[in-house]
Amino acid sequence: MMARVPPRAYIVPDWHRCKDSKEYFNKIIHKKNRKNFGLLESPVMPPYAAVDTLDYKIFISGKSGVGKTALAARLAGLNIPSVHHETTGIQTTVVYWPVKLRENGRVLFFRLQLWDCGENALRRFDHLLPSCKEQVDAVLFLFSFTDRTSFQDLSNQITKWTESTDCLVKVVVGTKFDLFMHCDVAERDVRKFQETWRLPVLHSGGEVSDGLGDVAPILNCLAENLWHQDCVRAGATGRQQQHETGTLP
Ligand SMILES: Nc1nc2c(ncn2[C@@H]2O[C@H](COP(=O)(O)OP(=O)(O)OP(=O)(O)O)[C@@H](O)[C@H]2O)c(=O)[nH]1
Ligand SMILES: [Mg+2]
Repeated sequence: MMARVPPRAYIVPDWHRCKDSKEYFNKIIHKKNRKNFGLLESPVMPPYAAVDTLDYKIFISGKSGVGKTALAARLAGLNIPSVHHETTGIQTTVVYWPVKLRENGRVLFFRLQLWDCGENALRRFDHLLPSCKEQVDAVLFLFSFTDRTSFQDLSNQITKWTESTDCLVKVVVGTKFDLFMHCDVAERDVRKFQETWRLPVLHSGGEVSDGLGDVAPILNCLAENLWHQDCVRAGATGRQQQHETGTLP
């Protein structure tokens, strides 16, 4: 439900379910669990199957308690803290995600560096936001299905980020989707928001499954939009170079 399919899909959807993806996904999974990658670690492929790795910085935005730290842990396949401990500074988590391009069958590793900063720390220390914003490729805008105000605040947040840069992937994630008994945000409102802003809206919540089913929609959506952004950027540079070399009027 809800995820908007981009008009042109660059990557093979649900590739983690295909047989030919196994040798790549095996590099990020160990005995049914996700492998943890430190800052300097990376999955190693045999030479005949060497793949390029693309690096991205992703900022996770949303009010305190919305579930930023929980989502970062979920995407990395780590344990999710069951109680809320305010994040006191910036915490980064590395997630590797293999992707296959539809056009030429090329496989790439997306290396997503997730930046999670406690909302109260962000307010308290002025120097945190600029370093979070520096060279950021995408922002995950979080709201909680159990907190209507977090949903209402989305447009504010998105506008703020759009002011500083227009070259930014924006994906919205509704957390605590499993707590439907306490749901405070109607699906109708989410659909309306999606139509107005034309942004992908995904959801997360519940027990972490041992498969990749709960994280694949979010990671594929990020990869798809990041790749699209790269293509747009490359197109712009290409045109720029043509201008400079005089091959374009
Ligand atoms: N049931 C359920 N609980 C969740 C979910 N996401 C987060 N939580 C819980 O919500 C609480 C707050 O989550 P955090 O991830 O710590 O919140 P945060 O956005 O990092 O908060 P700050 O660090 O203060 O900015 C924790 O107790 C989590 O276990 C979810 O999808 N479902
Ligand atoms: Mg946190």
